[in-house]
Amino acid sequence: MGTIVNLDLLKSTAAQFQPAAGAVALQVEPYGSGNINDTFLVWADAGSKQRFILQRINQKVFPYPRKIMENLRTMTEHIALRAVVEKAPVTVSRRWELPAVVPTQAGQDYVVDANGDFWRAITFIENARTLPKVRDAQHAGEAGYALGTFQRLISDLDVSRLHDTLPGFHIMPRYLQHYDRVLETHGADLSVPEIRYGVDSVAQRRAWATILQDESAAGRLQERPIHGDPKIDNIMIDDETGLAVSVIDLDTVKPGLVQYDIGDCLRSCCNPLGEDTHEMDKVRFELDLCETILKGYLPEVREFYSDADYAYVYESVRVLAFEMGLRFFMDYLEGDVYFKVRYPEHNLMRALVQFRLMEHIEAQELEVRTMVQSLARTRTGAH
Ligand code: GN1
Ligand code: MG
Repeated sequence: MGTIVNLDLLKSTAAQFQPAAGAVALQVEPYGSGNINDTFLVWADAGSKQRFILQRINQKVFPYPRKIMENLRTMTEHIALRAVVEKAPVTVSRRWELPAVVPTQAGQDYVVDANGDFWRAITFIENARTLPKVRDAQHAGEAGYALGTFQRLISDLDVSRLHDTLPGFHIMPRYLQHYDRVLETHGADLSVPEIRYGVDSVAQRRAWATILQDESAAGRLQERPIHGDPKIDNIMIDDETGLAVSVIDLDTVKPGLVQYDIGDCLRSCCNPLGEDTHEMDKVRFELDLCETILKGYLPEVREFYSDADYAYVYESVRVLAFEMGLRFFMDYLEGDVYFKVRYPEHNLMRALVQFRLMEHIEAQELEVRTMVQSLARTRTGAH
């Protein structure tokens, strides 16, 4: 995935989103650590404090960037309306700010440059930051709260009003079909122990791994608006209070199963070593963090969670660790066509981390199920 950007083009693109007409002397610098899009922080005018985020959408991954912008608008309006109807802020006594569209001076939500690249700008959330790994229990609890709050705020948005910005995203049967094609085309060198481990990990679980789609097709799980990518680095934490203020990276807000969200949040936030560790043998799924996250998350979602939603929390986290392992692994085999990599074996290493994590999740199945059952009971007051 190319990150090469012509600096003049970058500045002239950024200038089109300038909030103040005639402002010049922009400062633009790369920002964040996303695996797909290219992200920049733009100072709206040299010396001024006004800043915004500028992003070039990777159109190899996101084929319909206009739909992303329409979803963002739909979602922002829905949440704003909710606050008006309820005559109250959307969160109780705490700061909460979601990124919003910054239009161009011409009133457009995006710019397509001379190369056909798609650019959009969104607001920068001040005095807050994201972290690539879970820092402590408070951080984990805040990630759970933030995801639950976000899901709650969009839970009553009619799901048919959201476009599918990324067809096939989280859909295991599609990933497995793709994996089979990649194996056929590129092969896999089974004499390399890491590759053999990857191939075996997939082979042992592929029949089971479509469970969320199977349950959805059978009508036991329902499509709703979801975030799609609530990993730890997409949760923004207030610099002073340590409380979550936002969930960012809203490109995958679309119809889906809430299971993808809670599964992704747990597989990301309960892994203290993070996605990029080389200490394979130390990769762990921390039950204490899992409990803290669920205690932050479940109270927020109780109004719309069904019994089946509670029942599938364990499968969700196991599936999402498997899904991410599979996606990193097949991208490695295919030659790194999807995720940005910083070194040749990067996707292989990422895959192994997820497969190890998955094994540790599997080893703690009973504990996770018991934990969810007990937290779900607390909700209804039953004993
Ligand atoms: C990608 O680009 P980024 O870092 O927000 C990916 C997610 C993965 C994540 C793993 C659209 O997200 O599904 O969980 O990498 N996003 C897409 O770090 O594929
Ligand atoms: Mg993302």
